[in-house]
Amino acid sequence: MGEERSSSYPVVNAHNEWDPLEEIIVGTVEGAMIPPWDVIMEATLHGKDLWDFYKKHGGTPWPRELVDAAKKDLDEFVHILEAEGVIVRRPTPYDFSKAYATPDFEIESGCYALMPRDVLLVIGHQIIEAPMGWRSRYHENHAYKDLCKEYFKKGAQWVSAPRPQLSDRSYVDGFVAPTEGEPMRTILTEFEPLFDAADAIKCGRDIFVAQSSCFNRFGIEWLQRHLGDDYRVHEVSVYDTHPMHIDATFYPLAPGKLLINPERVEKVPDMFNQAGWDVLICPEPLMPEGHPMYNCSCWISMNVLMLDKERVIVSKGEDTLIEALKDWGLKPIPCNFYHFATIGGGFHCASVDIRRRGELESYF
Ligand code: ABU
Repeated sequence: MGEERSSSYPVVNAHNEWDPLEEIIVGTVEGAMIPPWDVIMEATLHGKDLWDFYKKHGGTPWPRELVDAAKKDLDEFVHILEAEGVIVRRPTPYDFSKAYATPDFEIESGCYALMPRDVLLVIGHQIIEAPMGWRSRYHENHAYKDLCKEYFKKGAQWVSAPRPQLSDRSYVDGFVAPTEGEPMRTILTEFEPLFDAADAIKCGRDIFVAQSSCFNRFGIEWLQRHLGDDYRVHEVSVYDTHPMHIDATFYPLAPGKLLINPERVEKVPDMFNQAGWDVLICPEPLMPEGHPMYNCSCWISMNVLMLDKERVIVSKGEDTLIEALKDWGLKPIPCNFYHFATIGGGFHCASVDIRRRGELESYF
C-alpha cells in the first residue's frame, strides 16, 4: 500500500511552505466537470462574463481540448517534481458527473479533483478535511480518501471539520458582489463554520488566513480552537471584490520573505516588520490578454510552489516574476502552466504538501 520511503520524519509533516519537500499530492484533470452554477460562484469568480458560461455549460465535462492542454501542463509539473526528488501521489479516480442531493440542497454534478489544496489542510502531522462552501465540491474529499486512510494507517492524524449543511441559511440572501472600490463584502453567513483549505497559509506556529467568500469568521474560530495553543491564527486584512483563497494574495515563501499581491493586501501584519521580514511585491502578471481563465484571476502567477527555501516552481511566461524571484535570492524553475490555470489554478492550488523535512518553529 503506497510508496516505500526512507524519510525519518512522520509520514505527514508540513509546518510551513518552504522546508525541503519530500512528498506531495498533485490533482488530476481526468473526469473534470465544469462546476454547475451555484450562488457562491457569483461571489468568488472574477468576471461577470463567465456566469453565462457556467449557467449554460456547468455540470458537463470540460471540452477535451482544454483538458488535454491542462493535462500537458500538469504532466510537466509532475515531471519536474519527480526530477527534483519529490514523491508525487495522485487522487483516486472518482465520478464527479453524478447529480446529488441532501435534505438541504441539490446540485447537478460535482467538479473535479484538480485542486487538492482547497480540500485538505495539512498542518503539522494532521490532515484536516475542509468544510467547503461550494455545494458542487461537497464530495470532492472522496477522491483523497484512499490517500488519507493510508497516511492515517502510517501514523498521521486525520480529521474532518464539522460537515456543513450548505442550506440557503449559509449564504446571504440576495447577495450582490461589490464592484471595484465598494466596501468588500462576502457571501457566507455565520450559520456554520466554512472554509476552503487554501484560505489558510502556514508559517510554523503562525497560520495566516483571510476572510473570503469561502472562509467565514465561524470557520476561523473553529480552526483556531481546533489547532489549540500550539498555533496562532492571524487574519490578514485584504481587499478583493471576489475573495477566494489566500495563496494568490499573501504567501510567506521562506523565512524573511513574504510575497504579497499589491492589489489585495491592505496591511501587512506588524509582526513581519518587527521580525525584519522583506515584503516582496509581486510584479504585474504577464498572462496574455484574452487568455481564457474560468476559475481564478491572472494573479495566479504568484501561486508558486516552494521545493525548499530557494527552489521555486513558477509559471513559464511570468518573466518579470522570474527575474524578481532571482533578485530575491531564489532559484526559479519555470514550468508551463497557463493551460492548467484556464480550468484550475496555479502550482500551489494543484497540489498539497504532505511531508517536508523540518520541525515546528516560530519565525517571529
Ligand atoms: N487559490 C486560487 C486563488 C484564486 C485567485 O486569487 O485568483
